[in-house]
Amino acid sequence: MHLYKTSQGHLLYHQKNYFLLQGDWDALINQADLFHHLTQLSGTSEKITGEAATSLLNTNLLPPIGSQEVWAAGVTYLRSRNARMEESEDTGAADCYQRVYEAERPELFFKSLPHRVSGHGQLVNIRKDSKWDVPEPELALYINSLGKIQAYIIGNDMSSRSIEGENPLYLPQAKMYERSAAIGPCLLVIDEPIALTTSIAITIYRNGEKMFDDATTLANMKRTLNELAGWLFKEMDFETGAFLMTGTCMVPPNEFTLKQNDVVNISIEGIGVLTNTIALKK
Ligand code: DO4
Ligand code: MG
Repeated sequence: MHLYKTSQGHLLYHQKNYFLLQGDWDALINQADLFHHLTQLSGTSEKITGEAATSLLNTNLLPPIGSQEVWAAGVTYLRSRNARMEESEDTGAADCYQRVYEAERPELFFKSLPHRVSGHGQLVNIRKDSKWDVPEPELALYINSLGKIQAYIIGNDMSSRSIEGENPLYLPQAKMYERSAAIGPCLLVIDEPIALTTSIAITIYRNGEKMFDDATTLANMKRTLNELAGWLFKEMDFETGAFLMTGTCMVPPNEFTLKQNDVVNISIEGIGVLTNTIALKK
């Protein structure tokens, strides 16, 4: 089932029907068993037509987040390790990416407070002090306050490769700035773990022309999703749960950098498409 957040209520798509749920988003999603909770709610909630639902999705869609922090894991795929090693070759820092790829402890970093997060159809920024910028298409998890994965969502971990490549200590600046994180368009809530055969794809357009596309599956991830969630929750409590991006497996060629007005589409099978347009901070 799919759960969207809109300014008119929370929209649940379940067994080909749309239901409008009211109430607090955080309380709605932070459930020990979100799939069963939403299944039960669908039995008692207002059903709306497909036309009414489409109109809500087209005009009132919000980023599907409440008070949750967004975290991210890095270097979870060989492709990501290789790209970081290339970009930091001249600074002698390449070795740290090899080591974290092999290590028991994963790379985890804080990505965004909720008010900085963009949703589907909204802008994401590139930094004005960066020369080399990319989107990072990632499967993201919603993990409840008990540390259990309850839902899946598409994530875009916008990144400055020039700042990250200059010095690994600049990672927070390469990764955290206004509108550097996007999640959407909805939570996929299923009663079993997402299949590793699930496909993930990205397309980047400039003036309507395709500049880059790539597709793969989740199967090449070095770590398990439960392992990443476990490390995040090891020494931290999240009262309303947390979002965790799980790392990128697709990187555009080194000569590519994003420009203002580029359009980035990231799709994950079973979830949908997350579309964002590239902007500069005003
Ligand atoms: O180590 C830098 C960031 C890694 C990352 O964001 C990724 O692998 O997706
Ligand atoms: Mg990333």
